[in-house]
Amino acid sequence: MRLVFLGPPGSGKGTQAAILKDHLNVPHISTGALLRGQVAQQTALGKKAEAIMARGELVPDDIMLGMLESRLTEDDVANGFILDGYPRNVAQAEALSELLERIEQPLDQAVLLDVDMDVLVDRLAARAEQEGRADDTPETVRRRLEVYKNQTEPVIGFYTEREMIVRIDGEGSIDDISERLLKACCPSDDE
Ligand code: B4P
Repeated sequence: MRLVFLGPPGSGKGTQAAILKDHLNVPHISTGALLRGQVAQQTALGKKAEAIMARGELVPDDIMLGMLESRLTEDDVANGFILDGYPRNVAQAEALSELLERIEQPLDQAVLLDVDMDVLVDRLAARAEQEGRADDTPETVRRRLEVYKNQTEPVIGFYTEREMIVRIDGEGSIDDISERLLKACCPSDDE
């Protein structure tokens, strides 16, 4: 199973992908986590990405595609993957289609987690308190939500046109949302 998870910051992409990966037995590839790893190690890429992420902007497409291609050609991806945080704009969606065609790993579904703006802001404020992530300050969260609206929302249209979108209600308890996802993405689990 090859999935991408779409949704605004705080919609639960990372949270749900981490749960679903065990059911599907595929790796969870989070571009945000890959970037935070590069920042923590202070690699050349990490140094470039750090300030961009702290502002809530998107890291340039060419950097993201290079990083993603090297991850998607690792051995553990042979069975499929859950891609969380990519694509974040239409150019990335087009680049991903080309890459997946080239490595003969076409996408099955694009899963969209639908969550109201007020809920997102509350969740990210809670995470800011718990984890102290550099990009969860109120100002950066506002910017990340704007970037989502302007650049990432059009990606929903990209996958809708290709009849690949699965919409999931992303509000409620983490367990309830996981159940909805499992029903939508791996119906055989219920049998
Ligand atoms: P990400 O790491 O993808 O950050 P995110 O959108 O906040 O998602 P995340 O997965 O962490 O949070 P989740 O919704 O699960 O990206 C960070 C930055 O990296 C970007 O701003 C950008 O700068 C850069 N970047 C990443 N990918 C890029 C790309 N492709 N191109 C360019 N730049 C890129 O969870 C949020 C919180 O809600 C958590 O605390 C969680 O515990 C809580 N939560 C989840 N579900 C809940 C529920 N049902 N109820 C209550 N709380 C819940």
